[in-house]
Amino acid sequence: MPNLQAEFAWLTGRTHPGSIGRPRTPVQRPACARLTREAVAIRDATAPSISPDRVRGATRGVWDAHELTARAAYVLRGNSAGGMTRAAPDLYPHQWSWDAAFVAVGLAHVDVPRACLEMDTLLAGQWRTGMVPHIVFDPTETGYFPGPDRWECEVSADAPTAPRTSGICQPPVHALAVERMLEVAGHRGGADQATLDAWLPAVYPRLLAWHRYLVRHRDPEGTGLLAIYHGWESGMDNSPRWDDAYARVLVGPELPPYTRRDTTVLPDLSQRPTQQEYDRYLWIVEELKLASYDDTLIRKSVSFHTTDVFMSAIFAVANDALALLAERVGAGEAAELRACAERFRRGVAASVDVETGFAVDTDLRTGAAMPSETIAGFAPLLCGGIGADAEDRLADLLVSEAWTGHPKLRHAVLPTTSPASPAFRPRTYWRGPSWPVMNWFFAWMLQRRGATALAGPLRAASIAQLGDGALAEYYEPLTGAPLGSLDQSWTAAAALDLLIAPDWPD
Ligand code: 9WN
Repeated sequence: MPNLQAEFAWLTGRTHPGSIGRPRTPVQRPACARLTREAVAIRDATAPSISPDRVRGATRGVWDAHELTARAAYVLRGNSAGGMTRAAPDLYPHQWSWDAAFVAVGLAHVDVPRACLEMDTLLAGQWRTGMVPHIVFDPTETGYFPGPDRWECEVSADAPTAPRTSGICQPPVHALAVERMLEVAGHRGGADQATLDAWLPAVYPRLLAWHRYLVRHRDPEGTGLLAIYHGWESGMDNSPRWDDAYARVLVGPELPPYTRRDTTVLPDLSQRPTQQEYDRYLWIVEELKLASYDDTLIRKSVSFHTTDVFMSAIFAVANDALALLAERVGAGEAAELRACAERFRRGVAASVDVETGFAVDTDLRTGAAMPSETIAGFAPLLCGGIGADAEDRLADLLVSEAWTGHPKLRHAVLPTTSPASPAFRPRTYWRGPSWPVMNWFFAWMLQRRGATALAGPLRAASIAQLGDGALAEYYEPLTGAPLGSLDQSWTAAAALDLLIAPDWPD
């Protein structure tokens, strides 16, 4: 692999003024002025050997690794609103929780202080309960629905008054992101390492509060599985995983009227959730408001209440990562966090269907298992705990014709739903398309656990998929066509890490 970091030293060296990207209004935060100037300097830089049109994505063709690296860095810069990175330039003009964590990893490759600020901006929205909300709203933006007025989180005394946020959460990938930031900076050492070392003691207690919130409020009975109140919390909004649970969400006539914005930005309706799905999403928001976003009340009243095996597997490994951070900052909670990791690893293992080997979500309203052929079934590969034989079986399934080995796939990456499943819809959001961020996350987690034989090919196929330079939110898995938002921030972050992280297998 070429030495891309040396080649792209200009990204941090800021020495090549040019005219790439477009200016953004910075969020009004004290630290932003300085970072915005830096972001503009980097965004406006020009790579010595690459045409600005390529970096901007204004031309078509296959991008090589150098061009793609430059383009990914520019996309992150272009999507920066000062302290936060918009999840996507138009479709998602605010900061999303798991997007921000992944974006921070991408930023750590080019600008460690900006990566830390990304996490700080997100955590400024943390609730008094410890919950990290799924959206932190940019007060200067109105182009997304539901915005802060619809969420009305002021009904809860636990919500911050500023910044305004949504009232639910997303998968807890944050401690894993900080661990990765440390790995990236650790390889570089020097000022980057020193910046992270100085930042860690402040971020650690906030991550601890977040994890304790999840333990206390999302698994009050100690089952080792996290519960969610909305498909949005899983991050896989309209996945077939949730079809059974959503079928029981009965939308009342009192649902206030609303106008979707997503279908204006992205008029091809086949790529987005349906109107019926949106009605259910908005109905649950009304139920949550009615319960004043109080977890105890929500558990009794909300009509969507399920376990989430994928989020639970993430939580298991995130607790391992946070335990290491605890030791690093000299905090006393490492044993508590390791016990937590074990509890959730066991919970995920107990949710495995012996027939299929897949982890299965449960509808907590009915107690019914909700089997589905989606990427979430591979949850045990993220966290382990099922034993070597069961894991081998799951690994075989991953590369089988039902998944990355499907003969009709354009690239051997994971689609979100198996192409062999009747639920597979190749263009529709989480019902079939392959999401680069998920393939990166699997490759990263597999590599983290030493499963190099799976991680290496998945990484190579993901880079090939990204070779169109579109940095799309998701891709049609059979044709390779880019779908959803282009220039999606977490796709750019995934591309950067896949291309330039120093520890991937060759
Ligand atoms: C609702 C930002 C987010 C991701 C989610 C993805 C999508 C939002 C939407 O975009 O969800 O939260 O409006 O569709 O499903 O995983 O975090 O990229």
